[in-house]
Amino acid sequence: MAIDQEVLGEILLPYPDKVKKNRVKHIVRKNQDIGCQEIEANTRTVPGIISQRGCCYAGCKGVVVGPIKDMITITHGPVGCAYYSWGTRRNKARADDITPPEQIYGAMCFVTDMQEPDIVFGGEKKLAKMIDEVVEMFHPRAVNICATCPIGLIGDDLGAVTKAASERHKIPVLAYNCEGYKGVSQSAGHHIANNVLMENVIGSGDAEKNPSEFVVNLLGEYNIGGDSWEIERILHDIGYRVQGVLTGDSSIEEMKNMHIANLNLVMCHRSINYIAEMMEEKYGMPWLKINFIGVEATKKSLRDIAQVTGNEGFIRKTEEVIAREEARVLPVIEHYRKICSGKKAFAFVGGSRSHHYQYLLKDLGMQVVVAGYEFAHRDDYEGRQVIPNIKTDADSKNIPELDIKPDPELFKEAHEHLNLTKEKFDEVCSNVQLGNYEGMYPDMNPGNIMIDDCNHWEAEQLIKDLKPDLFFAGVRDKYIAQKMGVPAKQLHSYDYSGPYAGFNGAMNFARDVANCLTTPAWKFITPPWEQEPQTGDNHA
Ligand code: CFM
Repeated sequence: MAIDQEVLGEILLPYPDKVKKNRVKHIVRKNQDIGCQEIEANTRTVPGIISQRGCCYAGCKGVVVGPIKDMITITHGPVGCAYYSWGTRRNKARADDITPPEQIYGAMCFVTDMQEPDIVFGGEKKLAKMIDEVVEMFHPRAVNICATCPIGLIGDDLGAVTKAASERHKIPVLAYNCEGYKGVSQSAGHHIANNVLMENVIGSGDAEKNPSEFVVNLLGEYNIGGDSWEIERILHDIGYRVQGVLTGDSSIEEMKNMHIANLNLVMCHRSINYIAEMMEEKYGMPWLKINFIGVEATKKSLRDIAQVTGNEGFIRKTEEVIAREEARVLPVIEHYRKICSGKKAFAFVGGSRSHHYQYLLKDLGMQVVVAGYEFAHRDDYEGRQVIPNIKTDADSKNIPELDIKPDPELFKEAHEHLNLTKEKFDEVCSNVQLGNYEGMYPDMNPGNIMIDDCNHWEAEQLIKDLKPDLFFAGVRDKYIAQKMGVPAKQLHSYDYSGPYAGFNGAMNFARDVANCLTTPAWKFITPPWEQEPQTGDNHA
């Protein structure tokens, strides 16, 4: 589907020259003839623009460390930061053999509630007292402390407070200097959280691996609406053991022993590629980019994993599970596909889903004509081969890069992790790309648009011009589209639905999307600006 070049012109027209110059670099229309163009990403939003982005604290606390179910995460800052990052992401957790129900804290919200006097006189004592209270009342296995903007500004020494608290209570108390203003978006918070977990948690356990098992970690999967439970169901059916999920429904107990796995599976590349890379450097553990959103994508991911094991048993069992699941879900999906087919959608999500959901929508015969990432980096659009060419600016230099060295005892070559001979490993690598992500660009159709850090004005303009049938975004943007008469669905929290991953998820998603498209509600809505002005005596 071709998108008129004029549309892009119209979007940029009202901007001042400086803004125009900036924004034009963030918008790329796929042109088959010239190959992948460079897109500007992970740079500062123009001040004053209503961005869809969140902050560094949101990426650290809200995204990566918040879901760890048996750790208490204390927000060191004002109550609002804690309140607005509490519970809305729908990352689910449940008790199991490792974690009893009383050690799951996700439903609670912990905050030091910094007030003006604390800003003036410092918040360290308040924080230390809060840690003591929390430990006394809840006996958590470990505690996270996430800093918000004012903490960095007043200079509270988080490291000193957490070190002393760790010694007092004999449990890990981890400090995250993820002040909201660090970096240009929540992406910086992902990186900070990855660093702290790598330095303090992963590899600190002493579990022994059972050599007869093939063990995987699922990285960058946060169990929104129950996604990771569906993925784990399928992986278990094939016969893999999942050591840890980072961080959906995860426990610190499981995360400590993630170093015993054979293979890391990377779902959300943006939020977790740092840990995948650091574990590769430290342990030699290979990683594989997978995507469990969509039936075809799930099948490909399962087949790739089976290939990587080099084990005929897994390869056979994978085909059995795929055949069994397809027989069950495809007829249902086909029913909804009749409604969805041919429709076009926009997808504005953070850093992965605008790509991942293109597969699921393709299963339904739909096409994503505009795909936007809020805070992804160039590699998420263009593929990892561009990483060496990405300019590091002052904002990215703010985030420390850890100096990871091979572990003298635990480092093994990739083929040894997989229990393969070097020859077999080379054969596997010629079929499946380990340690790579090709980004969104190859999956876009010619003429369609990739847009980075899209804003309110641009989203509205694109809706007017391209008239999508469905708008996928977050809660801030959803109602812009709905007021314009376009059905909208949240792809961050899935509204109240899910799971959307795996085979069952594809069925749920097809049903929800078909419902959105067929509801008669839109016909009954008159936008406020088209209504008769309501003046005069309402009691008449
Ligand atoms: Fe990864 Fe995520 Fe996403 Fe993300 Fe997020 Fe998210 Fe997202 Mo909202 S970790 S980048 S920071 S897939 S919370 S579960 S939906 S913006 S596209």
